[in-house]
Amino acid sequence: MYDLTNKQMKTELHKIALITGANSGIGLACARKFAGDGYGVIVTGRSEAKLQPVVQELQKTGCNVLPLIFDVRDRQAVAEAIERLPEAWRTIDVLINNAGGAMGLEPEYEGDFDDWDTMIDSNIKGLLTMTRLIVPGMVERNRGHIINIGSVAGDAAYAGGGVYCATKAAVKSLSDGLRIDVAHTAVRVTNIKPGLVETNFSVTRFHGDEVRAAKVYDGITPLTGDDVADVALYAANAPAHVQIAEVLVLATHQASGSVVYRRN
Ligand code: 8X3
Repeated sequence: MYDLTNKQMKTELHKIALITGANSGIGLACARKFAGDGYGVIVTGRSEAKLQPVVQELQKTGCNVLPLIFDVRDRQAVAEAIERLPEAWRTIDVLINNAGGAMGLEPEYEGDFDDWDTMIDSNIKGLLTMTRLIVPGMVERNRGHIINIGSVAGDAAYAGGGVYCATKAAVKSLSDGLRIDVAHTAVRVTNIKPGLVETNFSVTRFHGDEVRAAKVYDGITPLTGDDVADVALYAANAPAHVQIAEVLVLATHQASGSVVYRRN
């Protein structure tokens, strides 16, 4: 297990970002961007083995990084990890709710119950758990920023994506609701809605079928995790009176969740 003491602290932290699902994709890109910008980063993931290289990479560049191992679906594990945060890491300025994903692309009437549970438990309930545990401190300090990684999929359903789209529509509603609930404070809420981003997203959706996953990005230059992380960092570093409430970021030649112009 990781040593959760202040020994890992190299300098006084002026800003702290916690990023869920930081071992790959958009989460990893956010960890790199925020660490590169001087944030101390708390990176979370389900697997210590997968998070370890991320920690080593960031530490090599001189960044302050603290790993937390938990699955956002395990409310008790999350609560314990947050409870055990060392004093110097407790004042989280930016919470990036990134963990989650898509499972399956079957018609709704043929969908897999376990896939549905995984998406609903991670994308909605996991995000809510993080929010419920971290935002009270932000409200108390009258400072903080919640950046939810939503999706263009939350704007309109597409074939076979009903449940995933519903979870991302929920992310929009939860972002909008939270923004209302913290409007009396200086806490800001951003919902970033990416379109096609080439990460392990589609490999996970297709249960490891890499050939099928590659076809999703065929004939189009997809976004990268970095492109989305740039938006997150811009929103976080905007002047205090500016709240980037929602950003739809698509690949050029993608018009919506279901309309993509492909070169071939
Ligand atoms: C990922 C975007 O269009 O593949 O959330 O559903 S899409």
